Amino acid sequence: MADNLTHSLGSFTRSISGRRAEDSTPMEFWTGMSQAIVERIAENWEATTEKYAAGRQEHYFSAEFLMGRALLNNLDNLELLEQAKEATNAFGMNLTDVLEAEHDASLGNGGLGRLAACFLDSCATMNLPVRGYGILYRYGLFKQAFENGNQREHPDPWMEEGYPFVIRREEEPRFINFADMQVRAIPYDMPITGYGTDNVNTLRLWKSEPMEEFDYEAFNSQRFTDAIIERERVADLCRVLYPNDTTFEGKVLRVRQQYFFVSASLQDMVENYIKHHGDDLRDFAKYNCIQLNDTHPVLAIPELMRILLDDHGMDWEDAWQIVQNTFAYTNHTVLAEALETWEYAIFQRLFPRILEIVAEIDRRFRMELEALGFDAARIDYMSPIHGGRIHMAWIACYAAFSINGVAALHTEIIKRQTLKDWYEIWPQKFNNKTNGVTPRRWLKQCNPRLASLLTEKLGSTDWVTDMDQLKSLRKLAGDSDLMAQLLGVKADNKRDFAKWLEQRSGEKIDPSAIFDVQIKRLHEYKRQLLNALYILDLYFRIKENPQKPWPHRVFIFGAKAAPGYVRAKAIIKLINTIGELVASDPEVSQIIQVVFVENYNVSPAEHIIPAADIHEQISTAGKEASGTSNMKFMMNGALCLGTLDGANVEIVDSVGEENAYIFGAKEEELPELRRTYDPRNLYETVPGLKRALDAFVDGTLDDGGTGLFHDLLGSLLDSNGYEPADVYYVLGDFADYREVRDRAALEYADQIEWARKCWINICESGRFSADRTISDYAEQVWKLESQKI
Ligand code: GL2
Repeated sequence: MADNLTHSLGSFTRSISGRRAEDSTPMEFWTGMSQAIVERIAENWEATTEKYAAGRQEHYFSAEFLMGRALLNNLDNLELLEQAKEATNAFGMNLTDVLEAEHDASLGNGGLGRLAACFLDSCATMNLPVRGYGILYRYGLFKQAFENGNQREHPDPWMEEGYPFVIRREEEPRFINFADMQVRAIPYDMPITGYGTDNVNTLRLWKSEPMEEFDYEAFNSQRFTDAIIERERVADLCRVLYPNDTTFEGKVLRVRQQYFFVSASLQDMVENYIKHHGDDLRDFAKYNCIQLNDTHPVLAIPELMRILLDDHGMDWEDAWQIVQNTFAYTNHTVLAEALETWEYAIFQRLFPRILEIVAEIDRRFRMELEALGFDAARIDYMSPIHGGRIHMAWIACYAAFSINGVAALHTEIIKRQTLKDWYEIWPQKFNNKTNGVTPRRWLKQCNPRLASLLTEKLGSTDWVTDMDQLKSLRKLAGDSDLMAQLLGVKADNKRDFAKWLEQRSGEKIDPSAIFDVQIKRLHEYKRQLLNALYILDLYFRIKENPQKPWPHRVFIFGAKAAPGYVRAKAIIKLINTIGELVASDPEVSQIIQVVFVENYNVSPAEHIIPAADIHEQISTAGKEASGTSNMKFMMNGALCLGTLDGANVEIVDSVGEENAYIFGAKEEELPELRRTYDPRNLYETVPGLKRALDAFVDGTLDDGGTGLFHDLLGSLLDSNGYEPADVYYVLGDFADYREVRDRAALEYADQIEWARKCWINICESGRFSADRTISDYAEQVWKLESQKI
């Protein structure tokens, strides 16, 4: 067997590099190995596709799939890791270097996109007939570089050097009609291997291409450039992932992307149905279910209506019945700025027929509500079309048979506030599906030391697909030798991370210090600013009293800001500037360090998370729908310093408050607290706060004359025409945060006691495996059974 992989690695690599394998680059080896993997799984992949095609299938529609790297995941799933090491060694290469050569597939912004990727992993592992459908963006999420502490964005042409894990299916094009252009959609299929199974699922990503390779007429009539421009216009469609996380941008190109991928995907589904069940589509919903990952794919609702009405001559009632039995909708945020509403005029211009259908949905919806006796104002508010705009979430709530939030608290908030009008009419549609993460990538692969320890204690690797088994180890928390072993694992992981960081950026950190981490998109509601304020205050406290035995700490950040989000970028600059202040102080820098990991992404997360001691989940209560890094940290034995927000609530429920560090105002307390909230008073009265905030503008911290820090300070202290002062309650939670964070750092000194807490977090993390989430979706929403090949 080992010979086999070595043999195929050699030949694939030579065919790519055109040199002896020994003289090929790590990237060429990566490509060669990846091709060898695709070759190995080809037959199983085809068999899986065929098996699924005839039965009931779920289709996960998502504008984002944040896949990260593929090779290690595939090697691990196929149990080829050892052979791969031998194979690379045989050519004088080292597998780690080969794996590190891979570009991340960053076809997503953050949690929502990574969730979709974790879900695909669980579906394949559980042999569930689920297919992902999305867009093959040419440029993934921008690459972040720091210049002078400021974020600069660079394009990420992630597959320009070749990417063996997507296969172009030239022979299965779909045709998409916009009023002003027609395009071809070409599918690119990515194999999704599962752990411990032969099944190989599919993620189908669509690429837009011109109807004809080239407009020869235009070319021949001397309009060469026109022909090229037309090509580019079509290619533009899939060119770039919109870099906004939890915000909506009403760009025409974006709604084109959405229609493009849902139309192509539905055409696929309908054709598959006809092939297996004939052209009477009335049983469509018996064989098909679609999960809408947020509102981005909601255009699939009117588009399926169009296909059923126009292409298959169905009447409205029958078609609507099918639609209502097909779609399920997941809401991922309560932030108002994320709710997608499109200008009426855009629909008119791009797809007048879809607009007609939406208008008819709107008319019928209004009639239904009138019949229920609703008043005019409420009917208008809830209707798909009002105020000159199309409200995508409202269409989803009307059409879907299931509406779910992504953590218990979040689901309560959407029932009580965001979607309360719909909840009143259709309470039975609402359900909670707390998010989860795949333990393959986020424990077994990224933290092999901890994985071996768990395997040793459980006597087998079965936990990898049955994370609830870890619960039985909780009782071992009293075993001090085991706790010492756990500490050893963490210490090794921290050394690995320090090495990785030094190689990547030249920064040296002390692996014996506490690693205190906040990694996530930069957003005011996530309150990186609160974290930064603490560090700044700590800096002054250390300066005041340098002899005190301060715990040594490394504060680690990773975050991208949306390119147009000025305040988020200002917070990045602030953190980097505080980092410089600390680093340039010979006293303070002996005690604390600040590291901002540039270009944070899935693969850096795989290095950071296993090394973390404390993870910051400090969003304003009620704002973070779930969070998913909190689950990854928990699985890797880091302790949560957080508010009772999103899935933190359930994490604390599982581990007990004594095994986490919880602070801050609760969601239900905030409305009352806000009524009398006076951040200026806190600025004057909370010890240290004035000193830290004044440093923004008194010359201590230099924003390069941009006024950025002045604006940040203003956002905390002053209301402006649009928003009150300190919308996210940063100063309100500061004192409590400082106290709890100080305490956590002190308690770290009792290493065995600390390890017990970490151990309990690990043992209770089964509830946050994506396998649990997916089995809930499969049973309760999708009505899906596993189909092993
Ligand atoms: C998000 C939420 O902000 C986040 O809390 C949640 O964990 C994920 C996955 O459900 O979804 N919503 C959203 O629009 N993005 C998220 O990450 N981008």
